[in-house]
Amino acid sequence: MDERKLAAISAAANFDFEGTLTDIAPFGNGHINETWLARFEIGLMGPLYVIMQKINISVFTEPERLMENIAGVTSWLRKKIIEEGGDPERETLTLIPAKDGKVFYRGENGQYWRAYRFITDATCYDMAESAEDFRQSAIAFGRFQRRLADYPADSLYESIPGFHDTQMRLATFRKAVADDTCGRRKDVQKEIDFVLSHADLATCYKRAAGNTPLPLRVTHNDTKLNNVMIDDKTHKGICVIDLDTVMPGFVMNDFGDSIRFGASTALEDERDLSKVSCSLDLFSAYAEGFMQECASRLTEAEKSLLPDSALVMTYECGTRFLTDYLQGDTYFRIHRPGQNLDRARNQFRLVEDMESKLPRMREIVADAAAAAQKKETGAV
Ligand code: ADP
Ligand code: GN1
Ligand code: MG
Repeated sequence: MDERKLAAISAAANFDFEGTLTDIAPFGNGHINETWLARFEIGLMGPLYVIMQKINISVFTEPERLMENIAGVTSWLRKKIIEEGGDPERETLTLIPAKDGKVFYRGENGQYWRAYRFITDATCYDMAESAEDFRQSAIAFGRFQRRLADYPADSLYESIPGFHDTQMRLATFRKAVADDTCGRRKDVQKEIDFVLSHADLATCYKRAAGNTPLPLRVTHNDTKLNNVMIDDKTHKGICVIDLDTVMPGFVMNDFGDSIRFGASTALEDERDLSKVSCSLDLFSAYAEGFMQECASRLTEAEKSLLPDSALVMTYECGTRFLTDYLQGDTYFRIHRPGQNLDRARNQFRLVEDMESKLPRMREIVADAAAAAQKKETGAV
């Protein structure tokens, strides 16, 4: 048996699970943590599934503070969901404590593990199967944002400082190019030129906001379609997951990151770039769903920056993939050589496509905001 599996089994023994562990296997398509699905047999009750995650401690360097964030946010959401008459077991993550009562288990080797109840009969998609599913993900992320609107933001630890500071990401990229530690620079001059020629995107919000600071809200910061669970029967977006990066941030980034990933007509690492574009149908569906949940809480400045945020986030993510490629693939998990470069090329193609569609994207967001407002004021 491989070492990773043995480590997962030994971590599982330290959680407060009922029953006997009968199976444990890698699960999901996340790029950062190591996720396992564990199956327990509890007599006549049949199998019980739990999600176990080994926290990536190179990325999340203070896992205990990170887990305080997650415990705080999930118990807050739980309360809100109950108040709204929802089902807290399906609409937010539920942490399963370790045997010592903590919300994590620290192994002797310094690895950190956490466990969640497995949300059954729901799926995380890597690509939208329909505009309606994508609209549902927007509603789920919009609702998440609304439910956390009055969360004490000061109590949140910044799990990755400067996570969506695009200027900082660009500076890190420039350094990776200059250092060229893996000798890969010579193969990616075209991509480097793309990043440098689009550097204006890194200051887009600052230039638009001028002297009026944009509001900092409690945001998710990693709003990929595969971080929301869609109910298999009702097709409603039920639960936002992957809460490691819940921090104060700009609402635009949550919107933009969803578009980057979910409105693309291809997977994030598709190599045939002729397949990669931003679907305006998917974009509209997301804008409508998000506005339905949030429009009344957003400022005019925020709303006007949502279309641009799709470009900013796609550019930022592409730059991060290319940086990681130059640095030797140490951050994002890869499954084949060159995958981070493929991902970067894919994101840059998407930026180009979005540039040509930006005027239409602006109209769509303005229409969606107006429709949401009309609905709220009861106008026909
Ligand atoms: P990463 O940070 O690596 O992206 P995630 O927290 O997003 O890790 O989990 C990876 C995948 O595991 C998700 O995309 C989802 O498919 C699955 N998953 C995570 N938590 C749960 C859960 N509580 N119930 C069911 N599936 C889950
Ligand atoms: C990572 O953890 P996951 O796979 O949901 C990354 C995001 C990137 C995304 C690109 C903590 O998300 O910022 O946008 O990959 N998460 C972290 O797919 O860096
Ligand atoms: Mg994830």
